[in-house]
Amino acid sequence: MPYETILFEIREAVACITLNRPEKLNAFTARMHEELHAAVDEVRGNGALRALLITGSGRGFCAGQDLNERAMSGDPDGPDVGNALEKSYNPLVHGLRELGLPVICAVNGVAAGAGCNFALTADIVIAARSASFIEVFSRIGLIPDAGGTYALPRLVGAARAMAMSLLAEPVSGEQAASWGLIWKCVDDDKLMSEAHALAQRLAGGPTRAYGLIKQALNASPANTLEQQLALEAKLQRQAGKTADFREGVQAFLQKRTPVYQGR
Ligand code: T3D
Repeated sequence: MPYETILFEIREAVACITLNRPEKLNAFTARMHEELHAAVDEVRGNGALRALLITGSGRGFCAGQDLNERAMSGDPDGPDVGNALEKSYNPLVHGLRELGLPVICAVNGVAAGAGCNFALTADIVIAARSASFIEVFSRIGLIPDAGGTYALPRLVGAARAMAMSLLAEPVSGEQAASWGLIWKCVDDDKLMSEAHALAQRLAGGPTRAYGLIKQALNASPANTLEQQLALEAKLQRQAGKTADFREGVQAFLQKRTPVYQGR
């Protein structure tokens, strides 16, 4: 599929998706959803890839749903926005969370509405100091979606999740890092070099183990201790059979740096 609203690049083992509608702060359109879906499929299907980096072009990261596509049609019942979630946003969230490689999001500016929650779906989120996170939904009479009501209380606790959602106030990159909403905040001019370095570093790691770590941690909030211990045994059994585990142990014993193949 030719990409018009995103940029998709592959550098060595790292894929990079850049949301690319800067004049509209990279707001999501139906077309962008189709392209994101295709790009994530491309990443999933390319066994040579070992990390995915997501960012935005221009001064914003993503302003959520493009509201021009929601201009009211005169239907007294309003549009069925639940349908858009089921068709576009929910599969996107699932697609990223279930990718068997690390997903890094570099938040370069404002991340609002579904743009904020899309960023929070990544495994590691780094933000520029000038970036902000806004659960903007209540300003237009909606509830946080794209996984926001799942991620927020788990990341920042019930009190902050509720206030972010009801007040729809911007949370700065620095505040987000200090609350644990994201991994870290860096100076604007360092964002992309740090994000690329992190993606390259992860791309040189034990990819299968990373995928299993994601599975274990993502399952954890819904599990009892017993269930989680059983899951750890199941996933560790798989990790223990990888070539990377053999290499990791051998490298340790030989006092050298391991060279992981992602297998
Ligand atoms: O319907 C469904 O599918 C359900 C799912 C919903 C998911 C959602 O994301 S709902 C939430 C939708 N998003 C918003 O409500 C955010 C709207 N945008 C803003 O509140 C502000 O733009 C920001 C706080 C994000 C940034 O403010 P600021 O002052 O830095 O920028 P700006 O001047 O408002 O925006 C710059 C341009 O981007 C401007 O266009 P113009 O006037 O220069 O031609 C603005 O209209 C456009 N823009 C920003 N956000 C959106 C947008 N255009 C369409 N849709 C947007 N969401």
